[in-house]
Amino acid sequence: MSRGSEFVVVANRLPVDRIVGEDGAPAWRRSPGGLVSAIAPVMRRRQGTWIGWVGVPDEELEPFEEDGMSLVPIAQSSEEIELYYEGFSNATLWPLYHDVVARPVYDRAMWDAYVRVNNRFAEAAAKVAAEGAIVWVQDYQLQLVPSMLRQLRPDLRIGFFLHIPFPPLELFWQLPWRRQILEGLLGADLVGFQLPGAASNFVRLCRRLLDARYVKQDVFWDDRIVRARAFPISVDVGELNDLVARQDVQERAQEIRTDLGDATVLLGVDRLDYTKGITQRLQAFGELFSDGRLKPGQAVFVQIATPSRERVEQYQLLKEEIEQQVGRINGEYGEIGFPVVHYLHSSYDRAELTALYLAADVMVVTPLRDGMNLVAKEYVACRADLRGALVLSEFAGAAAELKRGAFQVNPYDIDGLKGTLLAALDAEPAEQARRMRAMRRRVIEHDVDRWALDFLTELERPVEADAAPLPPVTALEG
Ligand code: GDG
Repeated sequence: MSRGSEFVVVANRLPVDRIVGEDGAPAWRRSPGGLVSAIAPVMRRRQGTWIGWVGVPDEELEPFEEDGMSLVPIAQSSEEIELYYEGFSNATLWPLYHDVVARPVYDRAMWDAYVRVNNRFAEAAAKVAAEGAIVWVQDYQLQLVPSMLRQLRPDLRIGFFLHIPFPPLELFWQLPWRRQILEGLLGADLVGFQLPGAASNFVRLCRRLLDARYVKQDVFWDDRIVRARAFPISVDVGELNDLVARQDVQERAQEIRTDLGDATVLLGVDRLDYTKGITQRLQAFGELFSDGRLKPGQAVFVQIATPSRERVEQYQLLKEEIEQQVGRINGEYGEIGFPVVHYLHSSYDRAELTALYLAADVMVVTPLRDGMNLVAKEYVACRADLRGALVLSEFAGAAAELKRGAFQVNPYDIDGLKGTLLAALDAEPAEQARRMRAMRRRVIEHDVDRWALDFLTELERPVEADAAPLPPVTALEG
């Protein structure tokens, strides 16, 4: 492919999954999820190109067109997947950026692979981008791409968005490659975060670690201004409205409720990940039975845990822990035909997830730390009936926007969590409606299209127009 795209997205994964078509031949299907549906229209309008890995090791594929998008596959060997993806991305950065809720692995071979693979993505982007094009790099797996790409193509306008939290200085300082990561990000013109606090963490680090000068959230670096800003991501409200309106989805929601008997339904939907606070919520729920505050048959917990990162050791341990915990709770409080926890370690399509959201009386979202948490917003977007209650961790990014309507909890406080679960279970319809209305207003006005538009508008804003002259160092002290 020659230099040609005006708009390039660089993400670890391509927005398509490989499937077996009806004729038995391999085919592609667009991946579900808000990011893809938010960016796909922009891609079509601007003849965009998406660069990413196909999800299968050792596949050398030529660029191809699918669903109106130009796709450029990046190959990764099995060893690179182990070291760059499962290793540095998910065993080092993921726990480090999530409050060190698991111990990060610091391994030089993993770091080397991270550099190598980031370079490959940067080179691919440099090759396909048109003169002066917009390049939008996504997430923690690719934090070195902005500076690598700028080296190759200084003409480009480069944006970066981090989907997960950005840690405070005290934690980031542990990282043996802290300087390289920070300099990698500073290759961008705009670095986007979920929350303003994360942008502040970043600016503070630039000052302390690199001695960079800054004014508010603009960092002066390499004769450029790098803007750090918050853009809270959201969900595809239009897609969810369509699903909710489907008769088969409504019927399925009814069927789920009937299958669960007369019990009040609590629901959790998460990737099986130690940041999501699944064991904490199950513990609180189980204790409500041992305390006698709930009786079997009165409430039931449906926990969907989508398989994730199954080759990383911490994830294998968590899976075993949850299986034992569910077994223990059901063994003690379940009755024949009535388990109190339905644990489903499996992945479902969007229609089934929507039916579950509609069937749930209480949605339980209790991460120990989460960049945003789209499940909380999806539940709100689906409840046009103004019924249901959301229990939401203070440590989810979404808490900032949904605090007026959610039942907020500190998931480390098991007694507090128990009390909040009961309060949510007991909420009267009028209170549910009042809370849901407040949350829906926010989610509907700030959906994922708005997120993408806000980011790209800021990225394309000519920065020289309002940039302050470079301040003297002394003016910035204190
Ligand atoms: C990262 C950040 C940030 C779940 N199970 C199934 C399924 N899902 C969908 C949900 C939701 C998405 O996956 C999960 O998004 P979350 O935001 O809850 O969490 P992460 O995967 O950790 O996402 C997070 C996000 O990036 C976006 O910036 O909010 O903080 O950690 O959409 O519905 N989808 C289908 N089947 C399932 O079984 N189809």
